[in-house]
Amino acid sequence: MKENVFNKEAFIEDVKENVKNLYRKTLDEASQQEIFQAVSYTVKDVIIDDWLATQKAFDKQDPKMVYYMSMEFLMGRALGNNMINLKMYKEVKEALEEIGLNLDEIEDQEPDPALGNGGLGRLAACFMESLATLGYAAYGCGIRYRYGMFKQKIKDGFQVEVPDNWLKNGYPFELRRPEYSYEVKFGGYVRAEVTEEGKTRFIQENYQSVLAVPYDMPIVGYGNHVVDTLMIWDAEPMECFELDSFDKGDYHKAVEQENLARNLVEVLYPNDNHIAGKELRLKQQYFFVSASVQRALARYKKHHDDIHKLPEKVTFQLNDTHPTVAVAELMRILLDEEGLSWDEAWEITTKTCAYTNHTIMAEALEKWPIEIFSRLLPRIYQIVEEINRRFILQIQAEFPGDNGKVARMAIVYDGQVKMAHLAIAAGYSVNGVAKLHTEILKNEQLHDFYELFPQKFNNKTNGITQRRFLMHGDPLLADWVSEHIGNDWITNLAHIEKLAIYATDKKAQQEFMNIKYQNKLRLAKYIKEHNGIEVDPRSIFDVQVKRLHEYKRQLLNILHVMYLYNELKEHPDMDFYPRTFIFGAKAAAGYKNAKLTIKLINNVADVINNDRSINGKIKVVFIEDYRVSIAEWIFAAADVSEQISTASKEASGTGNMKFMLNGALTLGTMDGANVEIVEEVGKENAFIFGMSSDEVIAHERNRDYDPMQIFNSDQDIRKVLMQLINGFYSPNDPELFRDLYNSLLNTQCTQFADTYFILKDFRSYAEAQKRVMEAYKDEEGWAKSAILNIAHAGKFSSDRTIQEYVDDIWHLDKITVEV
Ligand code: B1N
Repeated sequence: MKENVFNKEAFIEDVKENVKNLYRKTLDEASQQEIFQAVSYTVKDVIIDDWLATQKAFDKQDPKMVYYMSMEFLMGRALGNNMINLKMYKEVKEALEEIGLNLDEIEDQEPDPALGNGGLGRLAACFMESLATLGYAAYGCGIRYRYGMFKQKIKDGFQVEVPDNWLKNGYPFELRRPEYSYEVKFGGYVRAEVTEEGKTRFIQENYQSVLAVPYDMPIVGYGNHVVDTLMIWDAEPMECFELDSFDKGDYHKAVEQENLARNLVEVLYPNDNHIAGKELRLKQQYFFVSASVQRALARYKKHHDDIHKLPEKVTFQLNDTHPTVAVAELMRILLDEEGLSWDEAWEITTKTCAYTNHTIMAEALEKWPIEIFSRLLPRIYQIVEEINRRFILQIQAEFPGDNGKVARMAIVYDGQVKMAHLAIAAGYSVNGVAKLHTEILKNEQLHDFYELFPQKFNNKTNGITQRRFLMHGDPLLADWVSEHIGNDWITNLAHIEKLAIYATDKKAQQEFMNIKYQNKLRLAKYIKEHNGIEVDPRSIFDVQVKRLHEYKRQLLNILHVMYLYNELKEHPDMDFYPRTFIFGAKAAAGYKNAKLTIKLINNVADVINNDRSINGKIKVVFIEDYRVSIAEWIFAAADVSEQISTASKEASGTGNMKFMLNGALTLGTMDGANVEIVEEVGKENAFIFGMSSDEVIAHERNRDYDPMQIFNSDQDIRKVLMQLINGFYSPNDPELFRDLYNSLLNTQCTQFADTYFILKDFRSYAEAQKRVMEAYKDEEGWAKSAILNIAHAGKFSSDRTIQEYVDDIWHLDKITVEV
């Protein structure tokens, strides 16, 4: 395959041309933002040729393709990674340096396209990159939210949400494709009509519609000229108030239709692992699903004439239940537009749709009130009812007389439409995202469904792309790895295992620790600039960055910091290794305890960071606006990776993998993918603590956990909890943290006190933290463990995950792109 031959002079000339054409300026007059735009357009020029060639290859090779349907794609910045995957990063960096420009600064001008909340959205982004790199034909289907995840400001220790207008300067890596627009209909009613041939046809009338207009973003594969496409849909009003004949001249309705288009894609719901159940959310779901299915079928029909063979060329992967209306939308098109019989349509649909479950949290289970669902999507609802009717017959046939089964498994029940049940009934595959998670699905949450459809269930442990999270985020370490073992790891992370022989090599250990130190300096500088806090790069960087959720237990972490501080105050000469506790987390805007935890972390930081008597032995830092771009730097600088969710609650986690790949040691529970991380690296190279998922599940079932007993008997814990309500960290408002205190002890406030077993796991966590400190004192031992973590991260590449999806679920064909 031909490499992109990079020509420095030509590249710089192109950048200058772009600055001139876009802004009528010369390079030295242009702002950094303008230079970013110009450089990006230059890179896009390179991409476009490969993108075209990829489409040609699709047409010629006619591969089976996956449509990855997701409400969220947390892409992060594109410029740097596009250049890495085009294998021109270093060359561009040099070329720009020669004319006095700094690539880091230019990259820093790009807004993070934050069209996602957390792990689920970031996973979708990693998957797209791996699909392109492995040479599979793929479309990501999502929404072009005008406002993505909010920007977080910390004011007086509190989180304040600020809208993220990521499109304000124009986004250079998107392409509007109005020629692929589709109409999407909402509301109205369904009229049945008997045709001359005696068939019943269903016609939606008196509806409102919007025009779905796709924007394509290139997904550049690594060094293979494959460019897949992320299509994200914008909503526009239908042209010239186009209403059906029934509504001609209805001005009021025309205005409503405009408003619908305006509101539909306005904002991403900022909830992680939680469903707000708002009508607009269901509209968003149907909007992007309908448009995507229409585009997929149109593309299929351009090349094939037998719709029955759709499953041979197309598969829809549903990223959680959010796009599950795809099932009914596909049925609708096959029935109402293609004129197929129910059985034919069902046969096709159930061979085309597959579902991934990402959580067992009850508050994330999607259920729509029938009233909303049927009013908004009348035809879709009819189809769901029919799927449900037939599904109940199937349940009754399989489990005669067991009415509990119907109650637990029906798709429409208790006045609600249960999206997971629909996805499982119609999907040909149901997968969890880590071994433990899949086992819990089979044995607990989805046990009834597993009994009915054992063959559908499978596991696909999550992964991350090493191109972003090592090459781009940690270039010093990436180069060091390549110097030692070559660069096969870039496209086959299993090869990174060759690094293991260096784990005991003194020189390698020194070099690794030195790289870590450089990365800690880089982050320390950022913290100084953004938080005004001096942190010691020689201290242990102990990091918990992820969405704020009670099950993730940031509260356990900060309570332990409060405990350590008490210890240090009582025994100033105790054995202690300096620690920097770093937090980063956004809380859903309406999530009270989560927001209060942020405030607590900031108040604890204020007290401890300003107490000179402890000589800076503990520092606490809350990094504002945690997001993909800064995450890359944080992973690179971390010594300790905090993965401390209540066992059974974190489906997988993917941050844990990014830390590991950057040589941080996991301090965690046996939850999610932590289990597999420990399996790979060995218990002796991680710090594991806390209850097992079986123990947690047993306590939940028996309801026999009483945190008050711990409060009564453990002086240290009691002291820490009392500091939540005696004003120690909030002298002006001693009641401020009362709700956090209550969440741990007061059964009146929540159904169970301490739902996430924080007090129960506290001692075991504190002991694990002690082991961390002891281990870090032995620098060689630490370096050895860290190198072994990197060496055993091979399994956690999203390339491996995607290959498993391809082998077991999608059965895609590889394509080759010649240029
Ligand atoms: O998906 C990630 C996993 O690694 C995490 O463990 C898991 O928590 C995360 C509703 C979710 N599960 N569910 C969501 C997000 C948004 C929303 O509106 C649920 N996110 C996860 C990738 O598998």
